[in-house]
Amino acid sequence: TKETNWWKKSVVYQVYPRSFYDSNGDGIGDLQGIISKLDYLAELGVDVIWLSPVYDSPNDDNGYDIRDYQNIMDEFGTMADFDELLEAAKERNLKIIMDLVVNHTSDEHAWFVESKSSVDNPKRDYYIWAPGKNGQPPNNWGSVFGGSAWQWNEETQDYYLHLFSKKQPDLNWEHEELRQSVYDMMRFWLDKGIGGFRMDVINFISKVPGLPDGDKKEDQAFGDGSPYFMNGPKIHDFLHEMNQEVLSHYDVLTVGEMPGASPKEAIDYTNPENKEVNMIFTFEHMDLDSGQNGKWDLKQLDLIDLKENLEKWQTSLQGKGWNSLYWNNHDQPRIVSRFGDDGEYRVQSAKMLGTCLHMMQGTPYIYQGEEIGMTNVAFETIDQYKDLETLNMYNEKIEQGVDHNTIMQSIYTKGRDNARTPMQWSSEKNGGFTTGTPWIEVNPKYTEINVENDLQSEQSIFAHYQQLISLRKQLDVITNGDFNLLFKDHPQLFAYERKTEAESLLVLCNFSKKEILLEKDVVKNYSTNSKVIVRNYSSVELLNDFVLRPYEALVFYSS
Ligand code: TEU
Ligand code: CA
Repeated sequence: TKETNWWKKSVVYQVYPRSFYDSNGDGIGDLQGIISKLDYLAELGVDVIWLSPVYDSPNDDNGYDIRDYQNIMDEFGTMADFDELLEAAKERNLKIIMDLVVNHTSDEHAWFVESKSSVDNPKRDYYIWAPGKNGQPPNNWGSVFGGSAWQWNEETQDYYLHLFSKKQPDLNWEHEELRQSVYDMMRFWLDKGIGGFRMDVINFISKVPGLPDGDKKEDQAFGDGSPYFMNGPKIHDFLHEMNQEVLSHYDVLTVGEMPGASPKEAIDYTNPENKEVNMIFTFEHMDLDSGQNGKWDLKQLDLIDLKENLEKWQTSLQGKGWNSLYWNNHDQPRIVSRFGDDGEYRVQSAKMLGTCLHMMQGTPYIYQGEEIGMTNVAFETIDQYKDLETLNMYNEKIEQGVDHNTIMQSIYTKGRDNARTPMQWSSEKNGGFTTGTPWIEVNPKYTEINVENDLQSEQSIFAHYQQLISLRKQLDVITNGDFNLLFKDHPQLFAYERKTEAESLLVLCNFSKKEILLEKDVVKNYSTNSKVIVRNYSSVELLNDFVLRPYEALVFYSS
């Protein structure tokens, strides 16, 4: 198959199926629910839908713990529903990409059930096993979701590695047969006609042999194993092999989720000559408002850090690799609550944030609800939360003696359930998500913030996203232009230019409630021969004494 790079001009919409739309009143979103909303997504104008996992799973981590890669989760429907979804999407020119979760499986996957049953089982080496040391786990690594990264197995009297929950044992990628099993499974989905894969923590699959202890701070129970599993020694071999054996035979989009990858590593992963993946998800810009004191320690974002970071990614990958662009996903808090203002300036700041991101180079990802400015949630009690990372973190901190309110503040600001409350379709009960009882409560703001409202107004956040998406199709400079950051040291203003020989853009974004007075020079070059093509206030102020109002965003275009 000849690669066409269609994904360079695409916009991806992430669906978290559990929380998208419930078609049968059991309180859980499902495939028929997604089918019934395809027209909505087509109207938004996106090209690709990324489905968070829809495979059979005991749902310890909402589907990121897969029991059977080639079956659909009962709660979501059947394989026939999936095929129908694929067909209905195709009719609307929408591609579907699937989540590929192959750093680990569920402990209920048939491979693991066999692997743990005896040391001479043929599937034994599909996972990572090691003997204890003096009655302790094989090394000091902590798991991402709390506690040790090792779990004792009674049958074989040794431990298995799990970087995430103990119901998510890590696969052993050193094992040739395991890799071939994964490739077979990938072909199964690709042969159905899916448009590619989002690859879960794919840069964790190669571990440093011997699995050495990680650095441990004195006040911490576990060591940091990440230098020994992130971007490990064989990662490029494995990804290249996957590409050659499987991906190169299809014209698909591939995006690797890669915590801890630098721009330099991103180039190695995404440079087309290396034949690995098309793009990666960086975490660097998502870590800028995190403190040093453990999970979800809070720190105020400094806009200068954000600008510096995004500039680094934009300029480093230019011509050498390819960026993904995102503010939100199912693991992150809502961007309008995080870097914007979810009160008085919710609408302006949501549009500003979308503008700032969508005028950059890369493939943009929109997470369900972002296009209507959905906000973080603050449930009163911990029982209202469902995410295992949140619940484990809460229990761990309570044991350490941290007070309830401090922990809740962290959860309100950073917790993953902020992204997982049901999609707000209308002002009806439960936001129109379900006629039953939703698996997680709806954000009470649904009466004001919902799709129905947005579709009624040309000034809505939805309409703004529609425009951003359609501009990407029209203007080559958005895909191909150089990136040049302006006013690096300005604490409220995020401004940059994009340029090709034929076209240029000037993007001005006020990240604050305070007005910004710009010198005339800034816009002088643009005031002649240029026009404002994007704005988030209904009028544009005169260019004399140019003032950017709270959270104002403007894009000037010239050709
Ligand atoms: O996430 C990997 C990951 O890095 C997250 O653990 C993230 O750092 C953390 O949740 C932030 O609070 C992927 C999936 O996106 C996530 O949903 C899964 O839980 C995880 O892998 C395990 O599959
Ligand atoms: Ca349902």
